[in-house]
Amino acid sequence: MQSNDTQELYAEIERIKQAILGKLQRHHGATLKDATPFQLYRSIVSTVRDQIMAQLADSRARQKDQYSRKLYYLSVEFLLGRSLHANILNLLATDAYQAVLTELGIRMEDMLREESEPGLGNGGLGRLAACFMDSLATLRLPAMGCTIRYEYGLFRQRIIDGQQVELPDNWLEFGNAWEMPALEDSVEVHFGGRLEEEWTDGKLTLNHVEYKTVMAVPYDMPITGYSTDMVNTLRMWRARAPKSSEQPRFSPELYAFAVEERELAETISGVLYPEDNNYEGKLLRLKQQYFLTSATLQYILADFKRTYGNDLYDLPEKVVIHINDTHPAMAIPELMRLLMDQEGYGWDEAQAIILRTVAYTNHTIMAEALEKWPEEMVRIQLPRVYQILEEINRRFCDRLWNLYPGQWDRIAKLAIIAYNQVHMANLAVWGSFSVNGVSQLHGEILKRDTFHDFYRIMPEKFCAITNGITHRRWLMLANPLLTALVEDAIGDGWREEPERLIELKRFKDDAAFVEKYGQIKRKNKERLARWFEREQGVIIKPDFLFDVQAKRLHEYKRQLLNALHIMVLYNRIADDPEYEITPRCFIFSAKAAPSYRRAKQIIRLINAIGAMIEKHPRARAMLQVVFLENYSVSAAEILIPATELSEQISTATKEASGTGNMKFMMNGALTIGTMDGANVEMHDRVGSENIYIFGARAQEVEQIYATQSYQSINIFERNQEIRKALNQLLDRTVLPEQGAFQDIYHSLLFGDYGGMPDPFLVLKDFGSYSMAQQRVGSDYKNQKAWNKRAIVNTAMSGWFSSDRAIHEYNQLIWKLDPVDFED
Ligand code: 26W
Repeated sequence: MQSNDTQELYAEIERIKQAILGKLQRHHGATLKDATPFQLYRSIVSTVRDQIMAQLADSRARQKDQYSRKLYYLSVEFLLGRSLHANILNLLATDAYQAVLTELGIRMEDMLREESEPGLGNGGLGRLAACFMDSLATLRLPAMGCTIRYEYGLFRQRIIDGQQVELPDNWLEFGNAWEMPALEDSVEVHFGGRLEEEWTDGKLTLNHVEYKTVMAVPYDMPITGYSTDMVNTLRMWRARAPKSSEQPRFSPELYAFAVEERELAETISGVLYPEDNNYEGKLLRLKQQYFLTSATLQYILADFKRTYGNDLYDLPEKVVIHINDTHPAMAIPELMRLLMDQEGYGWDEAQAIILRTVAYTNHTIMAEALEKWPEEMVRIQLPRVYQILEEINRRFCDRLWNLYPGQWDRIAKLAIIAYNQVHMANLAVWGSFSVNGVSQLHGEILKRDTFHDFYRIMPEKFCAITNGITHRRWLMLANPLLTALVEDAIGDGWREEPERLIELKRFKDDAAFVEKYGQIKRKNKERLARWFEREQGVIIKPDFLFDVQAKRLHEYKRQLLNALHIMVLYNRIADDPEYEITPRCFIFSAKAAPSYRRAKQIIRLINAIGAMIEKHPRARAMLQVVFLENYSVSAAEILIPATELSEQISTATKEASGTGNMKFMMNGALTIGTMDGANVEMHDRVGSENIYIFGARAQEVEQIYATQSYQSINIFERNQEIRKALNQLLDRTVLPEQGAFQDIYHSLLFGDYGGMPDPFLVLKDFGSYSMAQQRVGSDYKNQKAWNKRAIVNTAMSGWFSSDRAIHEYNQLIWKLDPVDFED
């Protein structure tokens, strides 16, 4: 047996080695001796890809044979991270590739680093889409992810003189080795122009004329699953100018038109909007959203008709379209348009089809993130879609008027078009058969608040499915040492049944296991320290407690609460020569939207605090603040396994779920957090002893917002430590430049124009946060007890796998059958 397996492995190693050397020669004209690292990397990818492509062909053929119902997951963001390692892992080929590379004298790590990361997302929503793709393929569910192939992803962040500087992310500069164009599926997307009515035989037809054309060209990336032959596709649409725009033009008007068409094509898939939880009515963003939805829907219909013929009544049986937040919600009127104008269905028939086909996930209740497009913008850019929206709205408002005669305010709140704006969330709820929140608490808030009026008239649509993360990337790939230890203890069943991580729980009483678990955390901290030194020239000490807050910078996430607390600790040390704390390294990593001025000031403050501490020898011996530049999937993979305390400290009700929280938990960090989003469910699972919960609960926060009863100034006046820290925002303590943080000071005490002071309750929660942090410091001194609690966190994290989340989506919403690979 054993020797048979070994023989097979040797044969596999030899095959891979020859393949790589062959590709080096044929694709790059190089030999092993003179190949550059990039040529080696490309040859490895190409070898891995050959195997995946064979599986992709087979997966597609089987889906055709089995008439599989298929999911289209539409998202303007997909934050995939690097693919090479994940694909090798999914193919169960890690040992083989490792052996080949060792034989060739190449370091695996160096090869993985050659890949540029597709950063086609801002944060949680984009990364969730990527985790979902991993689980969908693993569970053999037929799905296509659909997005935009941005030429530039999210900006690269550098910190210069303590401040954020944005650089373009030219991720395609050296090509994307995983993608292949599917030119045969290119479609046209039309913008602008006008509608002409034409009556023939008493029938009205609408002709859309004088529009600008953009070609949508799909590029496909294979998405592998773990230990399965199933391969799905991520389809990324690229905008190109139509061939016709190269034709000779015989008038200046026509020439100008052609030039505009080219410009449109060049900008549409140019760059990802670096905005997270904040909406601006930018024309280009509307065009991007329509570009994605129109191209995708045309493809969906064409693909359906190829398999099932021209009758689209059965579309809802075979297709489910999921819209990831409202960004692709134009899918609803666009599908109406295609069904009516292209396929000849009547209004009622078309509406009946879409109402059984589209499902919507909401990811945020932040009012400023809910998309509303100026009516005029939509009318001018998408005249036919606009007309359909008007008709949807007219019919819906009629119905509402019957329900709520005379209640204009209530009707306006539900309307799809009101006060000259198109409300995308209302459109999404109206047009979907399912609306879900991303944690239990968030689901409740949608029902009782955000969509309360919808919930009263269509309660059957609403549900909540708590987010999840792929434990393959976030444990197996990011933390190989812990993976090996877990496997030693409980075997590898948890790879495919992640909830079996719970079997680890009893090992918290196994002294040898606890010891090893602690050593692995230490090694991961040392790995991070080396990374910091290499990448940023910063020295951090693995003896300190690693306390990490890594996520987009937003006031509701309250990096400011963390920063103010550090200032208070500093002051205690500086003011009292006897005062001591458990040595701690506070690590921040966060990108701020380039236009979000206060967020950038908070980054500046964090760096200034770090520099201030460095100048104080006694403070420096117990405290350090470092900023990890350019947070990204690859950075998270190094940072998270090294973390001991995970900061999940949003104002309760504001963080829809959080997913970073789950990644840290899985890697054995304890969480300090509010009862917000999925923190609530983490708390339910690990119990109060194994998590540090603090702060106002959702109910109390809602109460405060409803009654405007909170005065931060009272806390400022009563609490001397807070007062001192806030005053230091104005004097020269943290920065030589006077008043650099005046805006932050002002918002905490007086609020922004028209709003309440300290809207995210930083001062309100400061006291309980500070007390929880005190307990962290003293608990950390008992390393053994700390590690035991970390083990409980890893053990209970299996439920937060995206395999569980996808299973729930499938049971409640999608109802897909796994593709059968038996012969
Ligand atoms: C229109 C601008 C814009 C862009 C992105 C508005 C809103 C967004 C996203 C919805 C922001 C986002 O990523 N939300 C996060 O989604 C995660 C996945 O469900 C949740 O875990 C986070 O709590 C939520 O903030």
